[in-house]
Order: sequence, then structure tokens, then C-alpha cells
Amino acid sequence: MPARAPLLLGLLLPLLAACARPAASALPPPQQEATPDGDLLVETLATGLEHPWALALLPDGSLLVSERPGRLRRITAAGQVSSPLTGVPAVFASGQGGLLDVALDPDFPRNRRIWLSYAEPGADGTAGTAVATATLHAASLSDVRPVYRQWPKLDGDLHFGARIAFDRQGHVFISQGERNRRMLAQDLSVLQGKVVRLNLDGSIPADNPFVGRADARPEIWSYGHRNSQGLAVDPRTGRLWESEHGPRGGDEINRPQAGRNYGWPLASDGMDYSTGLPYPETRGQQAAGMEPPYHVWKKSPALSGMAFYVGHPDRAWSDSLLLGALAGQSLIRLRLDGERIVGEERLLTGLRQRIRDVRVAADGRVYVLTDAADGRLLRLTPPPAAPRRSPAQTALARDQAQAAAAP
Ligand SMILES: [Ca+2]
Repeated sequence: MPARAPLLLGLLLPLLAACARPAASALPPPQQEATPDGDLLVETLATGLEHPWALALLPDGSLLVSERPGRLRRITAAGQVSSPLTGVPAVFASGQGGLLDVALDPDFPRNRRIWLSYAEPGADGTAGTAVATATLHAASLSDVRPVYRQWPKLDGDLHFGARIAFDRQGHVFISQGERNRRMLAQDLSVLQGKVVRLNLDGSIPADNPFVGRADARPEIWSYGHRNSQGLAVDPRTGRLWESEHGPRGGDEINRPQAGRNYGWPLASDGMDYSTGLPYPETRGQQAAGMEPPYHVWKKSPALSGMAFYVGHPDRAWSDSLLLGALAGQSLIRLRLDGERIVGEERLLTGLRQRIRDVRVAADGRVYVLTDAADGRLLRLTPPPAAPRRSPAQTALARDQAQAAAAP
């Protein structure tokens, strides 16, 4: 027996290693973070997620979470993490590639359909951004159907994008990076560095801006994007907002419109990491015929997932745009006045974690993923809104203030 134990162990250990997910560390206790509007409650629901990239909130209160190496898990509101769902498409898991975004179809309660974006492996070690739809079951996906493939597939493992967002008119938008080949963002004959728009069955809308042009791909909605990992439709207006990574400096928010050129690399606020100088193609911060960013950061936070926080008048954060910051190791809250950005706060800085994705639940709580080998799912409860005074209360407060100020 003693002689056989090492043999058994030798057989068992690799098997165990293959089955296990990264060991979940003990869950940290809930914390209160002081913010200008009051305390923010930060709860850790799960740990041990390997580079989680995106989350989607299911109607029953549970969540789908993608892990970049190619796994999709379900996590209950109580933090119970499932085994990987079966049926996920094969992904090119290298560098920034892998399983990326996950989103529910606009008609999910009826059709149980989900959308996945990922780096898809091609021939000879190439890869390209792709999107598939699938039907969600308790522990599996079925009817997995690729609906979009970036063309051409290329070498390298950088700048895939890729976020998915839906408008109210039956279209899906997919954001994509330029695969670190800068000038491809300006080349309308390829799909790198573009936001594309499709119908929900994957077909091309007849009113897309480049339909019918021989020198351009009909999927393209907007171009001149560097690497876009944030995409959201403002629930108040239906307008599409996009965030993208600049190089050193020049992270941007844009509001992509049909056929417009968002500049990269011809117009940029950013610099080459290696030289500290603008790239040779860059003509300046702005260039004729190109759209300037709606908002720009001189020092790059490295923007990832983005979500609107609107329609929660009982919460201090209504209205805001929330963005995960990777290098910036924070959750960015941009205060909105209508569509104007009127202020910025950096939250969760004490965690010292890269923030990969953020989503807002119907009850006003916020779910956040940290990007790490031992990544976490957090749930935030934003502070309540300051109570509104009635006219009588306002008059009373004024009288009391005047009385207090009287000699
Ligand atoms: Ca730009």
C-alpha cells in the first residue's frame, strides 16, 4: 500500500487541479466607505474568480460572470458560485483575449437568450473578436450561434474590445479594438477599431451608414476607435455612449453616431508609451472631419465596463455614469446633469484592485468585478439621497438660521 500511495496521488493531483477553480479566499466582511454623499456599503459576494471580465444580472437576482480564460459561471445573490456552464464557445485565451462580455438579450425573460463576446481562434494562431448568442439553462448553454466575426483575424493578443449593448430599436452594438494596429481604425474595409451595429438576428440593418459602399464594411456604425471596453445606452435618451483606452493619456468617452470618425490614431490626446511623444500618425488632439471626445482624461485610468446609474431618485448617485478603472484601480463616478458631465469621484480606491466591470441592478445596488487571478464580485449599496425639504421645512430652516445669526 505505501508504495502505491505516491502513484495514486500522482494520478489524483492533476485531476483535482483540473477540476478546481482558484481557491476562494475567505470573504472579507462588509465595509463602509466614506463618500461625499454618505457611506457606501461594500460587500464581497465571491472571490476566487479568475480574471472575471463581465457580469450580467438575471431576473431572479443571480448573476452570470465570465472569466477571461473561457468560463461562464452563475453566482447567486448569496454568493454561491456554480461550476462552469457547459457549451461556452472555444476562445483564444491569451493576453487580452478570451471570454469577454456577457449580456442578456432584450427579450431574455421570454427567450432565455444570452450574448457572449470573445476572442475567437483562427488559423495559424490568429484571432478575432466574435459574438455568439446562446440559450441559457441551469448549468449549460444550448443553440450556440455565432452572429458576428471580426474580419480579418490577425496575429497578436491585444485590443479585442469587446462590449455588447442594445438600443430600443432592435439593434445590437459591438465595440472593438484595433488589435494594436493603429491605422486599421481608419480603414473602412476591415472591422478592427470599429463599433458595429447589427440586427438581433445578426443581419445588417439596411440603414447602417456604409451599406452599399464598395470600399467599406456594411457592419460599421462608427470608426477611429482605439480599444473600446465600455459601451452603454443611456436609459433616459436611448443614446449610445462608448469609453475607450487611449495610449498614455487620452482615455475617452464618445457618443458614437452613424458614420462618424472618432479620430484614432490621427487625432488623440495620448502619447506613445515607449517614447513619451505623440505617435507619428497623430496630427494633433483634434483633426478636421473627426469627432473630438465627449470627455477625455489626460492621465489614463484605463477604462473598462461602464453603466448608467439613473432613475433611482432615492439614491445620491442618481444621475451618474459609472466606469471601471484598471490602471486607475478605482470605480469612477461621473456626476451627470442631464447629459453633461459635471464632476468626478474615485471610489473603492482603498481596495487597490483593478476594476473590470460594473452593472446597476433594478433595486439601485451596483455590482462590480475586480480583475485579478483571484478576482472578486462586489455589491455596493450607494448612499441615500439627501432628503428633500418641503417648502414649510425650507422656510423653518431659513427662520432658524436667521434666528441663530441674530445678535
Ligand atoms: Ca478619439
